[in-house]
Amino acid sequence: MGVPVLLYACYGVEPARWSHELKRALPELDLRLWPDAGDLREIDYVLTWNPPPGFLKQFPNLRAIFCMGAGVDRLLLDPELPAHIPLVRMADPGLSVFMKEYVIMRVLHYHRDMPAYEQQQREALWRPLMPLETRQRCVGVMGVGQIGGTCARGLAELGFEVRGWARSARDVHGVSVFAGQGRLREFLSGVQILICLLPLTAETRGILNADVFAQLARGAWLINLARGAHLVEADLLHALDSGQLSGATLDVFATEPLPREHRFWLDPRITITPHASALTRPETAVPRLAQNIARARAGQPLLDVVDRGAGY
Ligand code: OXD
Repeated sequence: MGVPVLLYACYGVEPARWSHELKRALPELDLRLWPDAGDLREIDYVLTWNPPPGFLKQFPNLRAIFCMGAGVDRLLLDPELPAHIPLVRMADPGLSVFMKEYVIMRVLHYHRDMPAYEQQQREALWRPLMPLETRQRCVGVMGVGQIGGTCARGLAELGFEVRGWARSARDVHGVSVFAGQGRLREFLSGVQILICLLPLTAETRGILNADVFAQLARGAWLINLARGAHLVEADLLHALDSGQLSGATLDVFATEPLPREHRFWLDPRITITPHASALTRPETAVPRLAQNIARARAGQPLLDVVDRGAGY
């Protein structure tokens, strides 16, 4: 008999692509696509992105839950999430590559004065602006784990002055890392482009707020690619109106999809993408997933298991 795996709710990719890659890596899988799950008692593993609360408690013989994203905050909010089942975050190397591309694209956009050129174009104004050198630009990356660390290193390779902020001390090549709440102000002081790649936890919810914006260089830029709940939306609008911030790139929102009537859509200072800065691609994600399923079947400890206390 095959190994029953249930695929539920993919984001940004058709389930058929997951099943193609999974079957290629592990031909013995008995892959079921929700709602054609068959007998729920047979399911060993669920691979999912943000199922509704209570969904995962329906599988009495589950051996592991694999999240299709790197952030597991939504899953951890489920009060009925089975406590004894390992929850595994997505450690897809492709996610880091996509995120690094997106970060570099937006940082260079701000660094090379593109918002000013866009305004000049609207006014048919021909006026060259002398760029700063990258070493003259201070970029702060909140969250320098696997994904954030890759982004921070990529920026450092371009010559930016890069600071990282993390819960605990760590080495990231070319990056000055500030660890802990006690060093947040020092990290923020004078940052010109602030990027949020933090996991969403009780400590980081609402961290992108007026107090944090006030520490940045005047006219700084914000790039939030982590979770919408990191941002206090009213504080962002206030910081933009006061000139403390010049603009923001937002890929994530408190409510997704961003409601049509939300005022961010029409604000020229805000660039919006639909939670698409880094999507999990089955082609790059499946090798690690297949390795983990093989480990589980061999009774070996799983890789990338979430520390539920820490929240990531
Ligand atoms: C993730 C995401 O958690 O895409 O990976 O948000």
